Amino acid sequence: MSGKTIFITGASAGFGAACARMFASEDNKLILTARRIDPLLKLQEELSGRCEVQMIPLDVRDREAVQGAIEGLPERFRSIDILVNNAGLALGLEPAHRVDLDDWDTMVDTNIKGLMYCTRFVLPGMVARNSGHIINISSTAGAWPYPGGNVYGGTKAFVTQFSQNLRCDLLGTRVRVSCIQPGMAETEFSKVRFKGNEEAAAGVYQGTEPLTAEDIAETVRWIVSQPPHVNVNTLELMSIDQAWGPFAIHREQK
Ligand code: NDP
Ligand code: 8X3
Repeated sequence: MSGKTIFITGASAGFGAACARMFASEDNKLILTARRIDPLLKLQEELSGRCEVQMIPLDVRDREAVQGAIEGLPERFRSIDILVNNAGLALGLEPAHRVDLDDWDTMVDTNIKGLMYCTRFVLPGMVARNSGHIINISSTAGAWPYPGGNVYGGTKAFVTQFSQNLRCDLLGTRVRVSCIQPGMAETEFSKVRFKGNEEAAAGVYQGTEPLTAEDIAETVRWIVSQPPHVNVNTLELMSIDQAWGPFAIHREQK
């Protein structure tokens, strides 16, 4: 896998940064995007000896900014081969009747609408070139319910279903679409979910060996390395320390 142009959303941390490091090799060109500029600049500096890097500060919720970023790419970065739709977040674990509605809006705007915008503006070029690969980062939360998962899980279910529907639209082209559903992975994810509460974030992973960002990057590497006629549709992975619980049953106290 070399000589590719790769566009990564949410490259300032976690899975996105690990994917950038994984893809960084002489012949690849990386377009790294996120809202925070400092970590992007650091990553660009780290990778600059290994490949060409274009860094773009971008909030995926801003439709016009996404369009401008993709359509305004310098000519040599314009033919995107791989789009990693990774930017996303969970906010809070409150039950639906107590949740902050702004948090729901933010998750929908980022995880659903941001991913839609990036896909819509990158796809025409891929279809015209009759090649390309979109990797969408969903979650086990989109397949399996849990208390407080309400809208976060809903956004990730969208990502999974959208990925499969894209395959239907793209049938007859050589454009591939893959969806990854990771379980618990230690990144900045929980710090963001618990709004900076480091203790609560650490508690999520305490006493476990969670997935790492590098595990997800290696999964991406495997998916994009399959022969061009092979489309990995959906891939779910979890830490060995995570599994499903039994159904929850409410019992009245007598
Ligand atoms: P991190 O919090 O470490 O990274 C999230 C990335 O998304 C950051 O680079 C952040 O950059 C970016 N981001 C968030 N909001 C926006 C926005 N509006 N515009 C552009 N970029 C944005 O979390 P992970 O690496 O763990 O998460 C990556 C993806 O994986 C997410 O979609 C998450 O839902 C999913 N996921 C995570 C799991 C986990 O347990 N960690 C498991 C399953 C799925 P910045 O703040 O600079 O904009
Ligand atoms: C992240 C995994 O279980 O915290 O998508 O929702 S989980």
